[in-house]
Amino acid sequence: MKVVLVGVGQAGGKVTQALAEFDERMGFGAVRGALAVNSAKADLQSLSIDTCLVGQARVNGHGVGGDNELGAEIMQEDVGEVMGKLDGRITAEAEGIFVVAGLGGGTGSGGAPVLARELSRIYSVPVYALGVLPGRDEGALYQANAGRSLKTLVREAESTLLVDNDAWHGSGDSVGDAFDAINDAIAQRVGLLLASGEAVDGVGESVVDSSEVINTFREGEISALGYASAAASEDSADNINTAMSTARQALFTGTSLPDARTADAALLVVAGKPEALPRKGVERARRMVEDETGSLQVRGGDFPLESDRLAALVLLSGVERSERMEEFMQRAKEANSGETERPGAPGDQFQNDELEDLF
Ligand SMILES: Nc1nc2c(ncn2[C@@H]2O[C@H](COP(=O)(O)OP(=O)(O)OP(=O)(O)O)[C@@H](O)[C@H]2O)c(=O)[nH]1
Ligand SMILES: [Mg+2]
Repeated sequence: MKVVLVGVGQAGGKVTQALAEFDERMGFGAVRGALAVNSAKADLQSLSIDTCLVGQARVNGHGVGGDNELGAEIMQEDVGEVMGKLDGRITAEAEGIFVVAGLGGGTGSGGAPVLARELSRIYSVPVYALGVLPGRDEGALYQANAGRSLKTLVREAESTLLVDNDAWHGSGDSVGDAFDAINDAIAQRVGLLLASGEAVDGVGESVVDSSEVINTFREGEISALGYASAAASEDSADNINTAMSTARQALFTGTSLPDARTADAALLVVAGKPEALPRKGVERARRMVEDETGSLQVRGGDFPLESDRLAALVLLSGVERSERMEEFMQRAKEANSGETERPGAPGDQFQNDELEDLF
């Protein structure tokens, strides 16, 4: 799936750069362009991809300090500049635009939904979102921001792929220390998903096509990505069980939203050396994903790749109904009502606990 990435805010810019670098290093050619947009000048200066500073008139290059309403306003005011930077880069070969952002901050949280809306208005290719959710231990402001941002993003983007900051960092690390590791994990896993069906020689019937990735991202839905890998044998017959066990691990312990396992639609991709890929194992694992997710629309296929390992990627769509998502939205609502509560302010007792859209 050939994509153009637009990162918004600090997390958005760093994840976008990590994805572009992974794609380049692997020689996949799925990432056709990458731009980082931020209201904080210093954060853009540490990136090597193209950048666009917004909101200079309002915040003078210092970021919005977690105020996502200001983040949305700034993006609205300066969206013309962002569009100008993208001009000519979203060519006919692009199959999607990904707006990438941490949803808990200010610039990315507020700016990503605005940008998704504007890009959708201008371009005919689908505009997807890749959103990073704050971990459980991040503060109330992050939870509240992310809840409102997510609600609006889901409305504006074709489909929203979420990574929870608690999901892919090594055990023991705090979220803060682990950002680089998380970003590398996102780059590798999302990068492999985007590259499925790209840069593959000798396309066979069982090879995943990028249209299968695109068709698994369903309109208006939230998706999650599972990943696991294991050492592979040279002989495909010996890898049947490995395909099954890595697929199970990807689904049960490796998803970007911990414990999200219900899905409307799913895609299983098994990557490894062409001669080591066990067709039978992939089909068995695909049926396992059907059983475990309760979805009858589970696509499956392989991704021939020079590696001594076998990797399983599981894309799940429709995870908004998972327990994890409900738990997050509850946390966001509580944080939101707490945050706006001022002692003695009239009307507090009537505070609606529903999250308002950002715009
Ligand atoms: N995975 C990951 N998450 C990050 C990273 N940097 C920040 N975050 C998370 O993203 C959220 C904060 O968003 P940022 O991107 O820092 O904020 P911003 O969009 O730059 O907004 P302002 O700084 O308020 O202008 C929090 O939930 C952080 O935990 C990163 O490099 N990787
Ligand atoms: Mg920032």
